[in-house]
Amino acid sequence: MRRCDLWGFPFDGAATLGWPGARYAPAKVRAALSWMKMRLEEGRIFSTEEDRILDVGADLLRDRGDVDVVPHDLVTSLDLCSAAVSDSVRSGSVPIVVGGDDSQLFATVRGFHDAVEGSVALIHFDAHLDLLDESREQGRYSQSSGMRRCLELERLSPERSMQVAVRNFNFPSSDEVAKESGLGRMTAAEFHSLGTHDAVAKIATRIRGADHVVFSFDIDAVDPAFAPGAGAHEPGGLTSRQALDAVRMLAPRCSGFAVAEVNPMTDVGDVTSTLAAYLVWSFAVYGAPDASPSS
Ligand SMILES: [Mn+2]
Repeated sequence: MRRCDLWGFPFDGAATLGWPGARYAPAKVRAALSWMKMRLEEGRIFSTEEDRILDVGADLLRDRGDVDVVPHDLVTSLDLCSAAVSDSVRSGSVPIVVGGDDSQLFATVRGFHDAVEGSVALIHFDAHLDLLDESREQGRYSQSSGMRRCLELERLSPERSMQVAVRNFNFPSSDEVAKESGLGRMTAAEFHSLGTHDAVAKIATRIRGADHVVFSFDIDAVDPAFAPGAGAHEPGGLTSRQALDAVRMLAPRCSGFAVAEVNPMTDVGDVTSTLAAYLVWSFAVYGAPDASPSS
């Protein structure tokens, strides 16, 4: 039975452009998760989505606590996040990281990458490209450079990776980096016009052949109407329905997951941290071997 490790990364010191506050997300997401775990009966849970009972095991999601971040030290905090992810992977568990700002993107992928052999593909749901290089304002590691740093990892495969739900405007230089690297892209508009089923099929085709797949979900991939508690607002995003279905369908193909930029300081009635908790729980439940979705 596949087991997942939940790690909180209560750090927003790299929220150098967006709104800080994501440090409060792990506690909020855990509180919402407790309502979901409650529905397990002897390791089984009923999926209303698929009208079937899923045997996922009572020990599906083990809470490993929070990464012991150092609030004034970004690099040390990212190193500790990577070490936590590596520890889970090496012990045979599937790491799930709840951020924290999106500096966790690089920390999570690096921790996974360094604990496995072979190629690593990345499914990156985000309104933004996160391809900025070092700058005076944001330094080398920030919520805006995670994908750029991931491209520097030796066995990260851009040809097998895809950025999904990107929208509106970004830097011309970031577009050039993406195209030169071979990174795939699906805009939020394309996701909408394809529909969830075909959009997920396209992502699945993209990642095929990779030895490992990590799925990182910046909550701003979802429209601010559904997820106001984010680090920045980009209108025109995915619906919560599309996000949940995409995670449900992709989970069996992925062996690591992260949710970033959930911001309780800008949230309304905890709707965003609740959505984040459902993304985490859906990833854990539908990724269990006996629960592969019948999409
Ligand atoms: Mn973003």
